[in-house]
Amino acid sequence: MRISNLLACGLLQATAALASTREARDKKVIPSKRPHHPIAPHHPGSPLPASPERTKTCIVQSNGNGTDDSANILKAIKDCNNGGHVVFPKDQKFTIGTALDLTFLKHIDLVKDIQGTIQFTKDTDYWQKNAFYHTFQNATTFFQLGGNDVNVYGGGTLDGNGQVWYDLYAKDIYILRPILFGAIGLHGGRIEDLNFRYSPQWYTLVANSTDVVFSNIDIKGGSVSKNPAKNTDGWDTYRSNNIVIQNSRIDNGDDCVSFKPNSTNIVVQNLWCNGSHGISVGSLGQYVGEVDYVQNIYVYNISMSNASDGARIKVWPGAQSALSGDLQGGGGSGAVSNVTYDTMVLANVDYAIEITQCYGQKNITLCNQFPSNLTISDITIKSFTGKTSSKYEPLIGYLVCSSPTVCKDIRIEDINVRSPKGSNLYACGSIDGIGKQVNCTSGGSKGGNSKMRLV
Ligand SMILES: *[C@@H]1O[C@H](CO)[C@@H](O)[C@H](O)[C@H]1NC(C)=O
Ligand SMILES: *[C@@H]1O[C@H](CO)[C@@H](O)[C@H](O)[C@H]1NC(C)=O
Ligand SMILES: *[C@@H]1O[C@H](CO)[C@@H](O)[C@H](O)[C@H]1NC(C)=O
Ligand SMILES: *[C@@H]1O[C@H](CO)[C@@H](O)[C@H](O)[C@H]1NC(C)=O
Ligand SMILES: *[C@@H]1O[C@H](CO)[C@@H](O)[C@H](O)[C@H]1NC(C)=O
Ligand SMILES: *[C@@H]1O[C@H](CO)[C@@H](O)[C@H](O)[C@H]1NC(C)=O
Ligand SMILES: *[C@@H]1O[C@H](CO)[C@@H](O)[C@H](O)[C@H]1NC(C)=O
Ligand SMILES: *[C@@H]1O[C@H](CO)[C@@H](O)[C@H](O)[C@H]1NC(C)=O
Ligand SMILES: *[C@@H]1O[C@H](CO)[C@@H](O)[C@H](O)[C@H]1NC(C)=O
Ligand SMILES: *[C@@H]1O[C@H](CO)[C@@H](O)[C@H](O)[C@H]1NC(C)=O
Ligand SMILES: CC(=O)N[C@H]1CO[C@H](CO)[C@@H](O)[C@@H]1O
Repeated sequence: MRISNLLACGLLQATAALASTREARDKKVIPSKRPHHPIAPHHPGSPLPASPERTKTCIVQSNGNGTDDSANILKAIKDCNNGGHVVFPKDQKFTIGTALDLTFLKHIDLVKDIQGTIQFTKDTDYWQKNAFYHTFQNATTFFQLGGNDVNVYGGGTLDGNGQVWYDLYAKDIYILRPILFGAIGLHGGRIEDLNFRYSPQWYTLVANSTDVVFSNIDIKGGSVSKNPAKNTDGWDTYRSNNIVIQNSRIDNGDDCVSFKPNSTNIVVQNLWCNGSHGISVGSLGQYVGEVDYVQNIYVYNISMSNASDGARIKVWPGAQSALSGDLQGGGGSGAVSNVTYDTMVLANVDYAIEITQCYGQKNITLCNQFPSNLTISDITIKSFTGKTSSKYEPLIGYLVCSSPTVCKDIRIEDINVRSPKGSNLYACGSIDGIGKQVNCTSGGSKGGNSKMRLV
C-alpha cells in the first residue's frame, strides 16, 4: 500500500462522519435499504438473533485506477464497526489485492450498491501465499468474514477473476485456488441481493458459523479457455448450524450446495441450479479418526437442469482408497440423519437420486467387505418430477450402500421421473426393502463408478 494511499485514506476517514453526513444530506450516497427477505416457506428452527438498525455511515472511495483498495475498505470497516453501514458507492469498481481478515465484525452492514463490482486481483502467487487456509479439504478463502450480526447486501458484484486460476489449475492440480466468499466464524448474518462471479474454486464456504441466511444470490461464471472451471460449488457448509440458503440462481460446474462435515439444521429452498452436481450431502467419512455429522436438513423446491445429480448423498466406505492425486480417503465415522429432499423438478440430469456409501471405492466387493463407519438413516426423498439425461439409461438413480446395517430408514416417495426412453429403474444395493419403494435392477454397481470425480 502506497503512503499516499494511506494518507488519502486517513484524510478521507478523518472526515468520514462529516463527509457521510454531508453526502447523505446531499442525497448523493444513501445506503440501500436492508432487503430482509423472509425465510419462507421452511425455517431451520431457531430464530435469527435481532439485528439493530445501523446509525452511522462510512463511504469507501475507490482509488479508481485498479490499484488495491483494501486499506480504504479496512479503514471504513474499522470506523463503522459496532453500529454502522459501510457503503461501496454504486458504479464504482473496487480492487482487492490483500487478504482481509474481517473476523472482528460486530453489528455492521456492508452495502455494495448496484452496478458496482469488487474484484480480486489476478496475483496467483500472492493469493496462494496469503489466502486464509482452513485445513478442511485444503480450502482457502480470499477473505474471512466473521463476528456477530453482519449484513451484506446492495445488488453489487463480487468477481473472483477466475480465469487465471482455471488455466493455472489445468497445469498443476496442487495449487490452492481461493474461495470467493468465506463466512468463517460468522454468528448472525444475512447475505442478500448480490452477484458472485468467476470464483477460482467454490463460491461460498460457510464454516464455524451459526444463524446465517443467504438470499437472492446470483452465481455465474465459467471458463473461456479450454480449461474448465472446476470445483465451483455454489455453497459448502462446514461445522455450521442454523443456516438458510434460498431464492437464488446458480449456474456452475460442481455441487449446487454441499453439506460438509457437521452441517446441522439447514434449509435450502427455492433454488434454480444449472450445470451442477446436484444438492449433495458430503463427501463424508473421508478422514480416519474424524467424526462427521449431517443432520436436520430440509431441501425444498429446487429446479435442477443439466446436472449430474438431483439429490445426492456421498459417503466414503470403511476401507481407504485414492480417487486421484489430490483426493483420497475413507474410514471416517459419523452419521447422516434426518435429511429431506422435497420437491425437485429435473431436466437433463444424469441421476435423479444418488446415494453411495462406497464413494471413492471402485471395487464394490471391497466396499461391502469394509462397510462404512458413517451411518445413513432417516432420509426422505419425495415429490420429484421431470426427466433424466440418457447418460445411465435405463437407470434414473443409484442407491448403493456398503451394508444394510449402516444404511436404513430411507424413504423414496412420489418420484415421477423418467429417462428419455421412459424407464424408471434404479441400481440398488445393500439397502433393506428398497425394492418395495422403487423399481430396482440387478447389477447394482452399473454406472456407479464411471462417474467418480472430485468433491
Ligand atoms: C491510483 O489512485 C490513487 C488514489 O487516487 C493514487 O494515490 C495512486 O497514485 C494511483 N496509482 C496509480 C498507479 O495510478
Ligand atoms: C473452526 O474452529 C476450529 C475450532 O476452534 C478451528 O480449529 C478451525 O480452524 C476453525 N475454522 C475452520 C474453517 O474450521
Ligand atoms: C491437501 O492437499 C495435499 C496435496 O494434494 C493432500 O495430500 C492432502 O491430503 C490435502 N489435505 C486435506 C486436508 O485434504
Ligand atoms: C420455487 O422456487 C422458484 C424459484 O426457483 C420460485 O419462483 C417459486 O415461487 C417457488 N415455489 C414455491 C412453491 O415456493
Ligand atoms: C445451463 O448450463 C448449460 C451447460 O450445462 C449451458 O449451456 C446453458 O447456457 C446454461 N443455461 C443458462 C440459462 O445459464
Ligand atoms: C463434529 O461434531 C462432533 C460432536 O460435536 C465432534 O466430536 C466432531 O469432532 C466434529 N467433527 C468435525 C469434523 O468437526
Ligand atoms: C428433522 O429435521 C427437521 C427439519 O428438516 C426438523 O424440523 C425436525 O425437528 C428434525 N427432527 C428431529 C428428530 O430432530
Ligand atoms: C441446459 O443446457 C442446454 C445446453 O446444453 C441449454 O440449451 C438449456 O437451456 C439448459 N437448460 C436450462 C434450464 O438452462
Ligand atoms: C475387489 O476386492 C475383492 C475383495 O478384496 C478382491 O478379491 C478383488 O480382486 C478386487 N477386484 C478388483 C478388480 O480389484
Ligand atoms: C415400477 O414401474 C412400473 C412400470 O413403469 C410402475 O407401474 C410402478 O409404479 C413402478 N414402481 C415404483 C415403486 O415406482
Ligand atoms: C474407527 C472405526 O470404527 N473403524 C472401523 C471402520 O470400519 C472398518 C470395517 O468396516 C473397521 O475395520 C474399522 O475398525
